[in-house]
Amino acid sequence: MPMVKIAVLSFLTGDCQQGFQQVRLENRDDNQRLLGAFMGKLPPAPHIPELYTTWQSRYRLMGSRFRELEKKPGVITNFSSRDLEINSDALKQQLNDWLKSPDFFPVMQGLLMKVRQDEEVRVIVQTEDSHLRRLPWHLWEFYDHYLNAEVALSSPVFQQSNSPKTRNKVRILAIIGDSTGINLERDQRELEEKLPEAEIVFVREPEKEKVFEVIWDWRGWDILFFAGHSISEPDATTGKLFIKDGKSLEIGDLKLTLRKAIARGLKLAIFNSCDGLGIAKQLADLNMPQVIVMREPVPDMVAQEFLKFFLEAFARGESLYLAVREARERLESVQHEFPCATWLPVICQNPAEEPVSWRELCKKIETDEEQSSEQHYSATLRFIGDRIAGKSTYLASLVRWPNSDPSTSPVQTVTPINDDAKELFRAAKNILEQGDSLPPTYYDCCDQQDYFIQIVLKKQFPSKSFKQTIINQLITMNINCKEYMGELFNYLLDDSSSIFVEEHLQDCLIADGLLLLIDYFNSKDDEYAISLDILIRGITRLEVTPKKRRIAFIFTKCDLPELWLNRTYPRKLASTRFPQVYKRLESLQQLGSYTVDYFTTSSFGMIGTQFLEPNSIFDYNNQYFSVLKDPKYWKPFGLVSPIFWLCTGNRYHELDIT
Ligand SMILES: Nc1nc2c(ncn2[C@@H]2O[C@H](COP(=O)(O)OP(=O)(O)OP(=O)(O)O)[C@@H](O)[C@H]2O)c(=O)[nH]1
Ligand SMILES: [Mg+2]
Repeated sequence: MPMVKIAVLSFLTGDCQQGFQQVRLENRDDNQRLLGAFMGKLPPAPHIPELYTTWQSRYRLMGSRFRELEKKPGVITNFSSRDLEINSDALKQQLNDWLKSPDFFPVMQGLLMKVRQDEEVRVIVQTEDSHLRRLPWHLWEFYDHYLNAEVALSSPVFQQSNSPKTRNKVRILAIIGDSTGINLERDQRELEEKLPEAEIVFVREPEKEKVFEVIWDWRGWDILFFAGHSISEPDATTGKLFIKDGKSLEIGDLKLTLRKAIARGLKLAIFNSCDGLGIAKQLADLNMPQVIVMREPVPDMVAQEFLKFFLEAFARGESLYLAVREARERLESVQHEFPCATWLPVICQNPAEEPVSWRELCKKIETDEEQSSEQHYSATLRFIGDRIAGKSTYLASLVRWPNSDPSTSPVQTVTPINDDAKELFRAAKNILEQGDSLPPTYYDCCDQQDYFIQIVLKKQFPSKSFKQTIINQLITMNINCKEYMGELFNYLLDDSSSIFVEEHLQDCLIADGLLLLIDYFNSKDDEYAISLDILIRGITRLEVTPKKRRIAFIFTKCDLPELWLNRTYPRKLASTRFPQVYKRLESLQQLGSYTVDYFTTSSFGMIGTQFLEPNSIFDYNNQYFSVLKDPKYWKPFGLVSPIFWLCTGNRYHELDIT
């Protein structure tokens, strides 16, 4: 494999008017190992942004059918390709003269010293300065000699998006926006033809709500593609997409939705539309791994050709950088008609992320085929229940998964995947296992805990639940869970139009399953029943396309004697102790959009060999709380059973008792 080098060029202080007093170059190998760092300066160059502005005005007068609906006013009135050429040459000359400044020499030397001509070099220009971001960096003479080098822009502030990979097939969401005056069918054809292995979902001229809904999809996306009209603010900090009949959608409005998609593994966004630097900037603020945009308005034909060339190279196995360079340079073939076409595409890179390659994305398909005796499920689950119902303890005990007995438990492993889940694992060790209760959970709209957990069930485990007596597949469940604050039920009753309730309803839309956790000794049957009604009606009101969901009614704390004795009759317990809730759930089931089942669980379990007793004692500080009696014998039961049912729709009885 050819070596890859990364050269990060950071413009730390200054601007084109004052000059840049500190320009730092860091060379790294593709394991992010630092190979060297160099400092230099660049003198004031106010003429460069001026030249660019003139170039931009001339370019934008080209009058071709750009993929841009709102045209920005130009200064000059008649397009002249000769004038544009003169301007382009001058800009190239001035840019290169500037980069040859003596004070910048140490940086230049540092770069040349650390990279070979046959290596792939990713040059990352790291700056917030809007003039620098707009510059045609590919005109730097360095690229004439280093044919495997390509430039990318990056924000100085970034972090890893930290998204677990849970899909087995490359998933691409292709939003085909407003097509007024342009031909977007070719984009669709290119995607279908060049990436036949991928699952591509096309959404044509969607309403705004639809865009939110599809991006949010719980299965996640690997690539987000947009074709249509778009525009950025002149300072390239924000941008918007035109989706239907001239209606636009600001990228800022999609913030939470995009953040969710990134958390679910979105690796690359391609905006085959005009003037995308503002769009890329907003995505960088969300730590999006990579974005490809057009730095200026793009003629329709150039956008189509770019996509064809890029997909050809990318699907052939070229790295993202080399595929973009190849596609950019092949646009030379249309430059006689559309001057400066090769200037347009640019990568925006989150430096903490490894650039995505088609081979990497497809690897999962191979693995999946190889492991055909495996079954994978993923589900978005929401824990609902009154205060002190035991929601946090359930989740913490699940990720900790202590003292599992391999001879009786079908569970092979429970693994916390993301940081929130790992933190919960630590809380289980540092709080529950030390004989304390977890703190109550409060609502934080900006930083709500979002747990990714993987549960693997054993292969070849005997089971009475299924037709075959042995489950001969390894079953993996990837679940995403959130615990809603206990007061949700009160809010649903008292203030169902509040933002708090609205946000929870919106979040419920993506859930495949709800876990309704009930403390048997808390007899608020009527209240719970009404709240549940309001919740379900709220979800139905907001849902564009109705989705089938499962609700698991779960009694917690079944180590307590009354419940332990009746633990095999959860339905009966529910119908007698919570008749109103039970009635609501059963009628929901009859209406067809929900399936309901009943469970008994304990996060602490029992101790003893002959005479079993709860492994819990009431906390002497607060009678509603109880804590582990003997952490050494901590062994929860029933926790995985509802999750298995929510993921698969099947009951696995061995999981009820272990
Ligand atoms: N005996 C027993 N006590 C439990 C069990 N699960 C939780 N508890 C106790 O119930 C109390 C409340 O548990 P939490 O998990 O904090 O409940 P929660 O639903 O998250 O509560 P909020 O976050 O305040 O809404 C704590 O004292 C727990 O130790 C269980 O399975 N058995
Ligand atoms: Mg809690």
